[in-house]
Amino acid sequence: MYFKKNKLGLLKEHEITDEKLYINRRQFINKATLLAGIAALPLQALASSPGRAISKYKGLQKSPFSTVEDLTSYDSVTTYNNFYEFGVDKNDPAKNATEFPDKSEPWRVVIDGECDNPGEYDLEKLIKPFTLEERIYRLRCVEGWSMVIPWIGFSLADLLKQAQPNSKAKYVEFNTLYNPQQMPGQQSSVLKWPYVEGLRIDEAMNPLSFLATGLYGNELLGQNGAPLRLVTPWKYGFKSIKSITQIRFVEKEPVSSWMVAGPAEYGFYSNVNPDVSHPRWSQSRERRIGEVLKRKTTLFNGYEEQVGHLYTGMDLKKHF
Ligand SMILES: Nc1nc2c(c(=O)[nH]1)N[C@H]1C(S)=C(S)[C@@H](COP(=O)(O)O)O[C@H]1N2
Ligand SMILES: [Mo]
Repeated sequence: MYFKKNKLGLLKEHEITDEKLYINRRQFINKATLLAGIAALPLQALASSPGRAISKYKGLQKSPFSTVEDLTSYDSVTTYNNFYEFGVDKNDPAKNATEFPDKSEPWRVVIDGECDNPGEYDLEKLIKPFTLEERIYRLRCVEGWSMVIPWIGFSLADLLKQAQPNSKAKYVEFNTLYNPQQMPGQQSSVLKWPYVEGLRIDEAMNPLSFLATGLYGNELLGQNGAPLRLVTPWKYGFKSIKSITQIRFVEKEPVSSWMVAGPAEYGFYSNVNPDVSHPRWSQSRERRIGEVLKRKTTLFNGYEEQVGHLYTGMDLKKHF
């Protein structure tokens, strides 16, 4: 993950409180980016913006875990992305994932490994038992930027409990879809595919661990990991695996795609930690997308109260 400045990230944004406002904001930014001579959004994105004013999700319960900080604009959340299956540049996923996922086939998710109730489900059926809620979380990327995103989804623990993990289930491994036709980035070997991530079982069961199906009142777009993605807000962004097709209970610590790519740079835990530098840059500060001045990064991305106990007695410099 190489650090690149994106000019969108330097635009000053204001608090956005309702959908109408952020749609207007979207149109404003489209004009602003055009005026500034910055690469314009694809025509398709412009054409589809009025449709986005109709929320799919209504009257959602607000989570007590939500932060009250200003939201990052809808535009930044949906155009400044990391999703290497669709290219390595921040604006690649929004351009290349417009047709993803292929709606003509149902999205299947396999839940297997060390559990008594494994299964393969159509997404609709998988999520049906769970009450969707809105959760506003900070997301801190390992590259030094951060966002505040209003997610829609449900607690990962609720889903995992339903699968009845057994006593050998010490970790949970997640896989993204492997389909180089639909995901052109998989035709290059920039990462080991499918994208793999993992959590220790108690991390996965922590109430903060969240499975998102939407954001900003609507279904997830391809670039944000449709139709199902993990969100672990106390960890660097790459742990929040997108477009999940498999959730497997395992006995041994999973080896993530980023650990394969750079074992000295990306550890299994990858907890946000201002005191542990990435080998090539410091992690002590971050730029909130839409702000000019950097802010200080906090331990566990500010979620120490909720997750600090998971790491008591661990040397966080060793288990980075
Ligand atoms: N499958 C998959 N998941 C992924 C990635 C990826 O390249 N592939 N990138 C990660 C990184 S590095 C970050 S910062 C977040 C970005 O999420 P966002 O684009 O929705 O903000 O997704 C994470 N999930
Ligand atoms: Mo990231």
